[in-house]
Amino acid sequence: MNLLYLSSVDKSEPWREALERALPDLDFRLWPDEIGDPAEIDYALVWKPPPGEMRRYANLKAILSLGAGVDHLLCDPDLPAGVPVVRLIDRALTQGMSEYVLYWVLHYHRRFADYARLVAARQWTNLPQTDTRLRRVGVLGLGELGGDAARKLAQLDFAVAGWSRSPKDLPGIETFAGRDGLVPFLERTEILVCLLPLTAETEGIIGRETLAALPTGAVLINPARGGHVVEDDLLAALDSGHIAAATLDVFRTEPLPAGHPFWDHPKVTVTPHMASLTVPDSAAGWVAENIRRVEQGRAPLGVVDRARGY
Ligand code: NDP
Ligand code: OXD
Repeated sequence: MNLLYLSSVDKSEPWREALERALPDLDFRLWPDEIGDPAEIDYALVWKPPPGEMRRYANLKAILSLGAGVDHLLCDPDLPAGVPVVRLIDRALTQGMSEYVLYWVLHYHRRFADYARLVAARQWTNLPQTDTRLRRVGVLGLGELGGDAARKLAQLDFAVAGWSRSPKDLPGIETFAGRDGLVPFLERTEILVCLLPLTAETEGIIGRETLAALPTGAVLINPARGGHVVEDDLLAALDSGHIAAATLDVFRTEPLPAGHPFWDHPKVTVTPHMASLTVPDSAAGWVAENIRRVEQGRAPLGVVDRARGY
């Protein structure tokens, strides 16, 4: 069986080695030089393929995403219908995201930026410390990543709530669901973490109304997608003081353009889409298992519902 690897971000060699170890019969072909006959390609393992590219491979059995998000695939109007699109679910990817979320929640909870400013001014001062159990963190999205981050925050004793499309019952986490649950969820949230997929329903969800529903002084951590944030609304909320700070890992345009106001904004921390990077040695197990399943005539795991968008 033949697999086409296409990514301008992830290096191919670690994937080639890990997949050839896991699947000795696999012919790993690197896009664009090693494609060969497009009709021979069985699997495409991809990150942000050019629009229309997947349509060239007439006999694809599955399109496997190199990342958890699949918006980079579903945005292609020519994505072949009937070919399963499979997202990435991987322990190391989930762990990496939870580390990012815990780091920034602790950063804001313990006021490390305020301390850095004081220390820079040679001031030896203590600031009031909030009891962790009273610190209200809210996670938008309770899937693989949001669910894990919410659980780990609850284990640290934060007052955690989560919001999802369908109702959930998660021990130690206050849950809210659907459009009706959004405002009550926001009203009790001091640190908002976004781990939603980017879909038609979630595009621009962090805009004026959402930000206004948060309590004054709330902070935002967004490692999901830039398209979730209405940038001008966030800048206005930061400048008015309603939102105290934001850490943003993802942007509507990536890399973030040189002149973008987020770069220098005193209340914004930018990270370069690194909240959690795919670790080939770990994630190859998921990809190999899905290829085995398809070869055995079984449905792959993690198939995306195209109508839902995730
Ligand atoms: P999942 O599909 O596992 O979870 C999505 C969650 O969002 C689910 O709980 C789902 O609800 C909820 N949701 C979806 N649509 C809505 C809606 N309209 N209203 C309310 N809740 C909704 O995704 P993952 O956790 O695996 O990944 C989340 C995102 O994280 C990815 O799509 C990607 O964009 C981003 N990501 C970013 C990375 C980075 O480095 N910056 C790395 C990896 C991922 P329900 O449970 O009811 O279905
Ligand atoms: C992903 C990402 O979706 O890295 O995995 O953004």
